[in-house]
Amino acid sequence: MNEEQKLNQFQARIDADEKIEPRDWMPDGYRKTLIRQMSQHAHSEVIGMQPEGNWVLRAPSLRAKKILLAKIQDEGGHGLYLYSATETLGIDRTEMIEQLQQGNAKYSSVFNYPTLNWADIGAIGWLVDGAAIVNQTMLAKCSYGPYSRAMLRICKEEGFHQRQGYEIMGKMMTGTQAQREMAQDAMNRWWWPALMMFGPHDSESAHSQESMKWKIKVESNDKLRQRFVNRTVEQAHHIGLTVPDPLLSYNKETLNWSFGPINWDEFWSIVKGNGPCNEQRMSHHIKYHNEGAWVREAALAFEENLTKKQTVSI
Ligand code: FAQ
Repeated sequence: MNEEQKLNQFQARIDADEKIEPRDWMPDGYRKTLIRQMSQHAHSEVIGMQPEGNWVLRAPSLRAKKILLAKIQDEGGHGLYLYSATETLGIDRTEMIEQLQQGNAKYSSVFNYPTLNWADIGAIGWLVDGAAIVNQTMLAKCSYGPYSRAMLRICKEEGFHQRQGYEIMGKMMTGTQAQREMAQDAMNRWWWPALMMFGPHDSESAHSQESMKWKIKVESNDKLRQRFVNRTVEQAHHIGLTVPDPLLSYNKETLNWSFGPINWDEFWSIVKGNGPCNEQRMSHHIKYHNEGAWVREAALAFEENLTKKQTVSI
């Protein structure tokens, strides 16, 4: 088959909702887009452990500490599934980490904000994991088999994370005046960054058109953002929180909550590395990656030893 025939056959498989598997033929652009998006997704999961890690030693109870530790461990696990799934496309994890540390790969903008008080842990679980679920439920239907299957498993765990965050916020809203103010303050600081997680508006999104043709993304940035807003506004009102948006209003015709403009200057400034915590997140990642070098060496030595023994016994 010539290149054009291969492309047509590939697109026909996508249009028929078939999954593409690692050994199948795929266009270079499809492979590159997946490597970019999946590796950035993996980096986000791992960098996302840092804002929450800040509160493990200050959790208000043993129960809260155990839940938070389990959640952070889950996020590390999600990073590992996603690095493994990305490796099926022919890139090594070492290379992906180099791209991150050299500033050539992104991670989600939302993890460049600080966690100032315990309510921030509630807001991250409820809003950030809540936004992640909306996005990842869509990605579970993506055309690339390993990514889609990783998403199914990850979404189950994110559901628990979202509920633990909402529980923290709900509890604080039934507490003292000071606790209610802390919860509202965290809501005010995390609401807009959570909306930014879905990426630029569809009209500004460089990759959406191609990614949707290939069903890497099956719904657009704006559609998912609107779904998240519709779900979350009701949850906020239910526990007495105010959404920090004076333009928020319910549209009875479209059945959507309309919301005010997003500050895209803030978003792009953070994406370019100028957010309040970008520098701290990367220097922390580099420091602990370097300190963990001996673990990787030991694991590799163990693996080499095992291969030698297996070769001898064969
Ligand atoms: N932050 O053309 P588009 C989590 C970039 S996991 C930074 O629309 P695309 C779990 C984009 O990369 C959260 N950069 O791009 C957790 C592109 O630049 P590039 C992470 C962003 O890929 C919870 C440029 O803008 N989830 O939260 C962002 O078609 C709690 C143009 O944008 C994922 O990564 C952003 N928010 O659509 C962990 C999901 N948005 O690459 C710990 C997978 C856009 O050309 C604690 N990713 N950009 O240099 C996706 O679904 C997509 O990549 C989108 C962006 C929707 C994020």
